[in-house]
Order: sequence, then C-alpha cells, then structure tokens
Amino acid sequence: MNAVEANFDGLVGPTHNYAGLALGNKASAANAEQPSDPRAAALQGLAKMKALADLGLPQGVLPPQERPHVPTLKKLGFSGRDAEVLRKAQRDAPQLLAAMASASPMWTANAATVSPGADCADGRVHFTPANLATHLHRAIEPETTARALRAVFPDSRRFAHHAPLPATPQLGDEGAANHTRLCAEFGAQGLELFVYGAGGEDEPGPEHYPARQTRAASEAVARLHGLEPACCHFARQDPLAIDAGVFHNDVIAVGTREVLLYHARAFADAAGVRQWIARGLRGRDPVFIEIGEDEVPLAESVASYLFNSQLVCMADGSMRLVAATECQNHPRVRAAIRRIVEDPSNPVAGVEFFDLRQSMRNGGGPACLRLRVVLDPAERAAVNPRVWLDDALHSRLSSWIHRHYRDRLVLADLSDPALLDQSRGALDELTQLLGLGSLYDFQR
Ligand code: SUG
Repeated sequence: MNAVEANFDGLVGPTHNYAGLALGNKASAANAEQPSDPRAAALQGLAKMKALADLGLPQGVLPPQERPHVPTLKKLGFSGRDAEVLRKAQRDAPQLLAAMASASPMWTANAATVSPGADCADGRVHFTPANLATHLHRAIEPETTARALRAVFPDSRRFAHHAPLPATPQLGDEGAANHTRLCAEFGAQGLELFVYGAGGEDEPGPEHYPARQTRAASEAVARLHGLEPACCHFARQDPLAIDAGVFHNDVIAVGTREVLLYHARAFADAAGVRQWIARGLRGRDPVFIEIGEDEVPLAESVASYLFNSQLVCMADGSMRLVAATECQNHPRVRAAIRRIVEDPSNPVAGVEFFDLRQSMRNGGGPACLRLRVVLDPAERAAVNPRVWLDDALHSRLSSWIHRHYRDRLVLADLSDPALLDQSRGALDELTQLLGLGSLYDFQR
C-alpha cells in the first residue's frame, strides 16, 4: 500500500447561521441575516464525504465546536448562568453573540497547516493549528481545533502537534487554505507552496479587504515543520484578487500531486511559481492548468467557486474534480470544466458536482470543508479508527443529525438557551460516537 492523501471534513455544527461576519468574503456578506438550515448544511457535507468514501478515497470526519461559546462570552464580561449570559449578550452586543455562535470550524481547510512526514526533517506528520487572527469568530477556534487534532492523530511517534502561532496581525495564519503540496508520489518528498496576502512593506497589499495570511506566519510554519528550505516557496497573492473576494488562495487555485489548477490572477508572479515547481519537482512533469480572465473572469471564478473544487486522485492514478453545483450555473465555468476533463494532457478525467449550498452561502465550497493529510500505511493505521467514514459511521451520523439539528435558524435564535442545550447534547453524544474523549469546555 502506498501513501495516500486523506480528506478530513468538518461536520457542520448545529448553530450554522448567516451573520455576515467574514470580511472580504462576498457570499457571507450577501447572505447576512438570511435564515439558515443547519440540518441541511450538515447533511450536504456528510453526503459529499460519503460520495468520496464510496469512490474508494480515505475520508475522515472532524468534529464541530461548542457554540455559542459561553466561556468566551464570560471572558468578555457577560456574567450569570448560561441563559443569562446569552440574553445579556443578545441585548447589549448581538454582534459578539453572533461571533460566538458561528459554525465556522466546519471549514477545516482553515483548521491547520499539515506537512506530510516525507517533507519533514523528523519524518513525522506535522500540524500547526491556524490562529485565524483576522476575525473574532474564527480566532476562538484554534484551542479546540488543537485538542481535536490530537484526539484524531494521537500517536506522538508519528504525529507532531505545534501550538498555533501568536495571534497578532503580523502573524495572521489561516492554515491549509493557503498551502499546496505538489509531489511525484504522495509518499515521496514534495514541494510546499505557501501563499500569502501580506508580505513586506514594499509589497502592495489589497485596498479594501484584509490580507488574512502573512508571509511571516507561513515562514514560521515551514520552520516549525522542519521543511527543507529548497522545497518551500512563498508566493504572494495578487492583491486585486483579494479585493475581488479571494480571501484565501483556495478560492482561486487548487493543486495536488503534479497538478496545479489556478486562475491567471491567483498569484502576483505566476511565472515564478511555475518555474520553481518545474525546477523542483522530481520524478514527474508538472501539469499547469491556467484559466485566464478571458476563459473565466475573476468575478465568475469567485461566484462559482470553480477553483475551490477538490482535486482527488483515484486508485488508477487519474484525478477527478469535486465541484460545487454552482459551477453548473455558469456557462463559461461549465465549458472550462469540460475543457479540463477532455484534455488528455492532464490527468483530470472526470467531475462530480455536489450541492453544498448551505456552506457555499457563507463562502465555503468543497475544498474549504476538508483538511488534507497525506498518510503512509503506518500513519494511516495510527489515526483514531473511529473517525474514518464507512457505511456504519455514515448512517450513525445521519441519524445523529436528524435527531439533534434544527432545520431553521435566524439570528434571534442564537440566544435561545434551548439551542445551547441541544447543541451540547449533540456534541456530547458525538464525542462518544467518534471516540474523542472530553473535547469540549462544557465536558471538562
Ligand atoms: O473564513 N466564512 C468563512 C469561510 C471559510 C472558507 N474557507 C476556505 N476558503 N478555506 C471565512 O470567511 C462566514 C461566517 C458568517 O458570516 O456567519 C465565514 O466565516
């Protein structure tokens, strides 16, 4: 058995809602205050996981987090019993309550940066949870994320867990969404491409929206993971793309093995990125699939989330694109996908579309919902076995969602103490289902 690239998708939490919290994320802003359907959201995500598992791909599950997060509300001065804390927060600072109630941990591409053992000096798989410093609702994720990753990847002989970087603007880190690994074979030493929005003072940044990933953070992660400097490249995002709604690089580029699919406006210096990959990749010729502005304009790329598709490797070595159904609504995007799939000079041989509308309406597409972890057979065997999605776990999770999730949520519901109780009840059961121990603050 060879090393594989496994996907670990975040289960959507019971408080999934639309609060317009994410700066520079067009979908989040456009859908602010709309009612959400947490049950549909969770089932849509689970259906994607099931379909990928059915394709024979290793598929794991990562847990949602406890929301609303009462401990942080207390740190912010809301006192009393839980119901009172929620009521006061809703009355005096509804935006803070919304931030404490987001189901944003579902987007596990932002959970951590992960380097495969083959790239790391000590041969272990390295994880650095992202500090998600630019947004309050996301900056409260890393502590529980770190616990969850340790519970899923427990064996310290094979897995190395770092602390999140200090959460300051100079070190903003949004994890794997700005990190792409290319290689000839998953188990061989690869190239790690880190993409940042904020670099040195001489590098122009976006004008309207925050650059969430800093170069300093990416460099720190590369050092922590013990990566070979010659195998790392730090590429700047095109600031115009950030201002057009590309808040993470995975909104405009996706790569795996030897393939990099990207929009011409993804990088400030795309030619530099290609040259570096072409020079460094050993054992396979790189395949660059560039989509230009004339083929799919930037705005349409953002609206369809074409580049937030997953690229998955099948057992026969061919690849498939795992895309959001929104791509089908844009004729130019459909045509671009057809061109990619029909072109025999790249390994992409098919496409699967998924309805992920609930997550998409918050700016989270197929690739946002998964964290990739390359695992050799021994590492794969060392993963907590309960999190691998098979038919049995799928049916248990599906019944769990039906029993615990509401099918409609509006912002006024976030202070409902019954929602807090339901969510805690659901998560308590989930930690048993997935064998995660006492993960949440309310369990400790
Ligand atoms: O950080 N949306 C997330 C979406 C993250 C997508 N992830 C990747 N591209 N990898 C974000 O912008 C919206 C929450 C709200 O508005 O209620 C939100 O946080």
